[in-house]
Amino acid sequence: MKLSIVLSTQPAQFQAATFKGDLATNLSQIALLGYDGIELAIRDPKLIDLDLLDRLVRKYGLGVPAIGTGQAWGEDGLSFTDPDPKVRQAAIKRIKSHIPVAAHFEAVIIIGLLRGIVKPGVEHSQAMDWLVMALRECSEAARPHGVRLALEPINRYETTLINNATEGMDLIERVGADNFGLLLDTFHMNIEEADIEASIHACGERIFHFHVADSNRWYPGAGHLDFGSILAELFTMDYRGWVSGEFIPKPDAATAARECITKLKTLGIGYNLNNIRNSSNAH
Ligand code: LER
Ligand code: MN
Repeated sequence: MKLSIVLSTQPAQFQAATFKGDLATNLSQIALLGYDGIELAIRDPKLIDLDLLDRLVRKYGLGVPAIGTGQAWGEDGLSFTDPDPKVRQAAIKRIKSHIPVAAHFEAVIIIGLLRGIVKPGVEHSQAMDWLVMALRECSEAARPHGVRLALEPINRYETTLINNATEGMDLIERVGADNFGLLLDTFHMNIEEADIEASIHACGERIFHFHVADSNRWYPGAGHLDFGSILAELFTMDYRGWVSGEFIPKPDAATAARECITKLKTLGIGYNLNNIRNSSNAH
């Protein structure tokens, strides 16, 4: 299992984009800390210099496992479930515009808050229908490019659509696309899942990406989640995707990133199943 960390390519309001600011400085710091890659939060692919990004990523030997798209909601107000069809269409267009970047880096496209919320005057079932149609259209557009999409169940305080793993798996059934799966995030799971490890197990091969943050959304180890047990579950089910740190940059981004990688390596990430089983048994 490889480890990445979230980095925003543009200024963003989102609290848990761990690294923001100068790209080259951040990439060099992340590589020096020992991360294998970066998860790029991209508001709009039009705003990035793909050649520069590619050169820098290669220079520091980093992979790009995933592209976060939530800023199109946070900064531009786009969503798959807005009552205005123009806004829904713009959201679909924006996600499709990520496909060439995702294909270039072999990255998963994340559907987080861009799915939207159930707006006043809209029935939940109507919002779900819009969501399913948008996801089918985007998955279909991404398939010929070998690109996968991952929807993230997000806790109830941030959205009214798809809060937990069960709802995520039901949505997968409805969308019916083999390149559509889930991104599980331990911060949201801590709020919404009865049993985090059982939910990870139930999602199985449909987990395309994985976010780690502790119960307080600080780095793993700063709260009360049992990352030994969580990682052991991922190892046991032979998870082949990446684990990505998405946490509040406190006390500062570099310290939080160092604490995260230290903790997860102690628990066996980057090693083998026996290491992780031993460290899990140790507490
Ligand atoms: C994004 O990955 C996330 O976890 C959400 O909380 C966005 O607000
Ligand atoms: Mn997340």
